[in-house]
Amino acid sequence: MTTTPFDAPDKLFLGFDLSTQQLKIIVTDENLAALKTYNVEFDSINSSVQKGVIAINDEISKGAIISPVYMWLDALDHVFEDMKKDGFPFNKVVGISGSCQQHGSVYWSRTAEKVLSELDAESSLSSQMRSAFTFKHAPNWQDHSTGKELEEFERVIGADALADISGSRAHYRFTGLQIRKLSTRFKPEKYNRTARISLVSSFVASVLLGRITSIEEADACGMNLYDIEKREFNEELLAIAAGVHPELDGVEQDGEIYRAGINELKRKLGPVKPITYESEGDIASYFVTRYGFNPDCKIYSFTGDNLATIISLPLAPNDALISLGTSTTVLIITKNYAPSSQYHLFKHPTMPDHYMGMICYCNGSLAREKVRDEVNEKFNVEDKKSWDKFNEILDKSTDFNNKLGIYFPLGEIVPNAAAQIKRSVLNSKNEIVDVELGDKNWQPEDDVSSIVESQTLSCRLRTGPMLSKSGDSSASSSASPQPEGDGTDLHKVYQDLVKKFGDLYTDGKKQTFESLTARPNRCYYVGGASNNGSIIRKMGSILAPVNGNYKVDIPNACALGGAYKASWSYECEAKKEWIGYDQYINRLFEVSDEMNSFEVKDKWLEYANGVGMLAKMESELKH
Ligand code: ADP
Ligand code: XUL
Repeated sequence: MTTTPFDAPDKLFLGFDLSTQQLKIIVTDENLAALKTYNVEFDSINSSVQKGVIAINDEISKGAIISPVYMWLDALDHVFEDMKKDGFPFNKVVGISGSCQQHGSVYWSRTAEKVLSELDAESSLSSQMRSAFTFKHAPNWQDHSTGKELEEFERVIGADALADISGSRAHYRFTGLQIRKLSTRFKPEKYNRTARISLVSSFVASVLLGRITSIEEADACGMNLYDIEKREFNEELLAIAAGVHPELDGVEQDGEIYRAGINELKRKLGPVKPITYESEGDIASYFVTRYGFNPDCKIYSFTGDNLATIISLPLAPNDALISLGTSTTVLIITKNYAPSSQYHLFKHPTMPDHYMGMICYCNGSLAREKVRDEVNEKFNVEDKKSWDKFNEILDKSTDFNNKLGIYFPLGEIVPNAAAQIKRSVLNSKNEIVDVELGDKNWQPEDDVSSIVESQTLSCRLRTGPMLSKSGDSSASSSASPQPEGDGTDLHKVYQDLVKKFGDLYTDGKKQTFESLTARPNRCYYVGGASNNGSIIRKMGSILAPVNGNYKVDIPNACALGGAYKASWSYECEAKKEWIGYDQYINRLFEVSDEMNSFEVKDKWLEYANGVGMLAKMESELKH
């Protein structure tokens, strides 16, 4: 008899990842082992999309990027069908959770609840749910059609104030802007006919449950509507989204139309479900009859894909996950609500008094590749794509040499700046002097250390404010701001910095003693460039986390995070107690071979001048 990875475990968990291009399901067991992955690419089941989306460029929706909602329903049936053919034991699945692309929204009709509750296992989901939606397409996170709404949100609220309330300034893709576009200028009549609005995450959970469920709190932070600290929708932001804002829509403040518009949108969105381990309910009978799921299989709330990524790893408070892909994304776990218009804050999906900070840089790998090409050219390296020369130079540069460059071949998001390159030297009088490549004190080799240093220092400047107050965390791995026993006098470091450079500002906010002296707890590196030991050792030496640097390989992070959320929730429910998620997930250190820690020389102090230099250089960038 053939054996399968599912023979031994009694209980299985499913983690979904509905991303832009595919639906993936990962199967795990109670010991957090990933047993198998199934997936379906949207382009293979729907001929109207390319890479999962449709781009529209008409007058009203210039720059719109959307996905057919039925395609996602077809994908669900398709992947379950594949699993059935594979002999997958659906009856062993006790818990399901998952993650989805963030910000997208699904618009349910008034008949949707009835349709969902009467699904017939003999026919497919999409064929039965034709009348369940008012808009047949969902906006995708790549959508850029809401320039008008972006301007309106920021005009009446202000970028910084909006970030203070909702965790982010206005972004094209954020749900509140998308809703305003529909309610005011795209199809107001369809908006009016909409009974409920789900995020993509709560939409998938709703289909699995057979009824419309609440929006999950961490994903709700990607809407520009939710007041994160007060943990409720903000009424003025709802008024903007609903098209009843006094300044924008000429509606009387607090008048009948104003109140009705806000209340109607509140009803459509429904209550936000606070972070919890409690299940949403059992899987719908459609899936039990059609595929053989256990009727007791629990559905736990789904979250956003970036949020699921942080729960796929044993991340504790003050840990940073640095993703070195084409662009660089830094995810931080923090107890500190320190919003900025330059990054995003979300609630943490499994640790209720924590947040996830997300910094997205545009110039990452491609900028480093340009420097690599420049040195390979100078040294006549035959293999133009080789990183050997770059690494050899980088390995030799151990300390900060008072030279720093900013490399933005593309316009940058953080700091918000035009495409440009700036090289500067700190002279003996502590003056920052601009230089050019080819000057006697700046050769292509200087760009090698300089680009990795400035990219890392930018991360240090922006993670500092998020980390600073989190040092009192009660988490198992203590997140003290300095390594124990380190004799560094932090006040002296701070005073020296201010004496040399004056007050330092980042993205309009003054850096404090705490923000300039905080260190991350651990740093994890993922993505293409994390395969380069020289780059991540340099980054690790500058960020100098208190409890070490790790290179990790997590190919299915979003799906895995969903599966772990399911198994953690299941265990909490079984024990009827809240198990700290960081404590639960620490088991991964025992079971995973993918977590490689690496040693670095701690150069945190040596790079203090770099911190001051970068802050000053950034203040002079062209916009
Ligand atoms: P994506 O963001 O598209 O998922 P990846 O995570 O695969 O991309 O990262 C791709 C980037 O990783 C490339 O642009 C490349 O510059 C970088 N990269 C891959 N291997 C190395 C290496 N050994 N050294 C430095 N950079 C690398
Ligand atoms: C995050 C974002 C994307 C999508 C990708 O703000 O828009 O990362 O979540 O699916």
